[in-house]
Amino acid sequence: MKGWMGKFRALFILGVLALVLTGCGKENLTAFVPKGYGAESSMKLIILSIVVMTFVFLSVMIIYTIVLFRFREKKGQEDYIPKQVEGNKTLETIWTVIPIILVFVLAIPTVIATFDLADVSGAAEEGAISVDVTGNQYWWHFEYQGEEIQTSQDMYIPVGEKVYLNMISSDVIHSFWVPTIAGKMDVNVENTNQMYIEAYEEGVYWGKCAELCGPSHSLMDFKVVAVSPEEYEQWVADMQSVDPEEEPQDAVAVEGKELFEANNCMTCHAIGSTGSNVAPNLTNFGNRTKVAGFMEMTPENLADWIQDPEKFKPGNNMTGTYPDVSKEDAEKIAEYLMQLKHTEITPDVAGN
Ligand code: HEC
Ligand SMILES: [Cu+2]
Repeated sequence: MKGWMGKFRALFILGVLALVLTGCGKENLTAFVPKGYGAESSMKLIILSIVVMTFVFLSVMIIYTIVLFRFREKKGQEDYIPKQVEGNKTLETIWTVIPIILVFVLAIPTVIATFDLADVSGAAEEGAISVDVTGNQYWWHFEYQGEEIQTSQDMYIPVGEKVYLNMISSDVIHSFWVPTIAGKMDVNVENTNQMYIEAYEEGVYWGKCAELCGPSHSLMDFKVVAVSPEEYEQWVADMQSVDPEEEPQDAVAVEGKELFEANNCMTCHAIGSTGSNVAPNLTNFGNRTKVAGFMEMTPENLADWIQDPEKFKPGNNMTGTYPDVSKEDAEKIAEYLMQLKHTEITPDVAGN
């Protein structure tokens, strides 16, 4: 009796926990409130599967309950062997055909959706937006084909339009996942995978690496910033007119720029097209929503990151690769980097 109670209690606690934890989802990081084509398509399949499974579960439970009561031992019952039904063609047919139908009900829409989501033929159409996406330990890089725009961490897209992604990895397998607007796809080293994303509503959608790729895998966050088509045009124009040589406005930032150059940050990072691509492109760093993809964008966080990235993202490729930067210098560099803003199109990050 006690054992049963114990089991029941564990189940109860798990049930409550499951209910409570489902409330922890973020609106912009959930597949259950789809705001894009791929996510909506997946959600329809999720609902279909749940309906089919609930039907199976209820059918079994109802038959089980009926059998339980109907075939209980009756008073004075002597014959315990029920009527034998082996070889009953009607029964055999029913329990073979119904599951086959259910499998088809699940399979046909799934296969149709899979092919639909894999159809990237629209990328060849005129005016289609194609972005080359590179997954790196532990950050994402985006290059807009034909636009000469490079960004890292935040990808801007216009709402209501399919954006085609050509995805590759520079090191190990990652997986590109923006649950609220799209399905997920692995990012491999040796071949380019293609998919498209489309957001229905403006917003900042959270992206996650969904393939264990190293100690900071869970911090490999990125954002998809969906703006109106007009704002997107403006963003493209703003990004294309960036003058990387432009001197910062105030004296601290000017000093920061000099320190940025003196500390060889550019052996890995690029501003505009000057520098290297083995680290996030910092051209529009001041427009980013986060530092290193996941930390709140504040001058303090940024200076801390510059001094000791290892503390925040263990195993990242910036750690230990440049001379010690003093707190004071880091703050000046931070000032400079935060001023690298080239567009007014900044997402409203409240609540994100
Ligand atoms: C050996 C290459 C290397 C050098 C040198 C280097 N970094 Fe980095 N940096 C990286 C890598 C790699 C990342 C991405 C880390 C991650 O998120 O996993 C990064 C991330 C950053 C970020 C966050 C970028 C973003 O998009 O949020 C900032 C800011 C930054 N570095 C500043 C600096 C500064 C300032 C210096 C010079 C003092 C510097 N880095 C030197 C490799 C380097
Ligand atoms: Cu990853």
